[in-house]
Amino acid sequence: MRDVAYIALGSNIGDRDAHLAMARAAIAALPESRVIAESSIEETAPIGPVEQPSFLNQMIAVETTLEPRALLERLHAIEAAAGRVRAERWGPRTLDLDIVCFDQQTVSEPSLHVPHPEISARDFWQRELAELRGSMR
Ligand code: A4P
Ligand code: MG
Repeated sequence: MRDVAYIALGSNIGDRDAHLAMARAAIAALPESRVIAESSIEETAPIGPVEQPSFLNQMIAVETTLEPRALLERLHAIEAAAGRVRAERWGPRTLDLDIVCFDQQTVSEPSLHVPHPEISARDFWQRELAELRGSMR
C-alpha cells in the first residue's frame, strides 16, 4: 500500500554532517519511494545510559509502497554502507536510521516495532515530526 514513512537519522561519530548527507542521498534513491519532506538538522545531547558525544538528528518523510520490513532492511544496508558497526546498544554510531512511524501502518514484531517505542519520549522527534507535518500540508 502507499503510505508515508517517517525516518529518523542520527550520527555522533566522525563527520556527522557527511553521514546525514549520505543517508539523505541513499534514502532519496530507495525504490518505490519519494522523499516528500526533510526536517532541519538539530544537535542533541545524548539520550540513554551511555556516555557519548552529542548527536546530529534529522527526520525525513518518504512516500513509499515498500512494506515496513522491506524498508527496515534497506535502512540497515544504508547503515552498513556508512561503516556502522553494531557494538553497544544505544552506543555511539556513524549512522543510525530508525523508522519512527508510518501514517497508516503499525507493526509489532520481535525485530520491528512501528511506531518506534521511544516516539513519545524524544522531544526532538516530536519537534521534527511537527515540522515535517507542517511543511506537508
Ligand atoms: N527495531 C525495532 N523497531 C525498529 C524501528 N522502528 N526502527 C530493531 C528501526 N529499528 C527497529 O536497533 C536494534 C534493532 O531494533 C534493529 O536491528 C531492528 O530490528 P539498532 O539500530 O541495531 O540498535 P540501537 O540503535 O542501538 O538500538 P535502538 O533500540 O534502535 O536505539 P535507538 O532508539 O536507535 O537509540 N541520543 C540522541 N540525542 N539522539 C539519538 O539519535 N539514539 C540512540 C539510539 C541513543 N541516544 C540518542 C540517539
Ligand atoms: Mg536504532
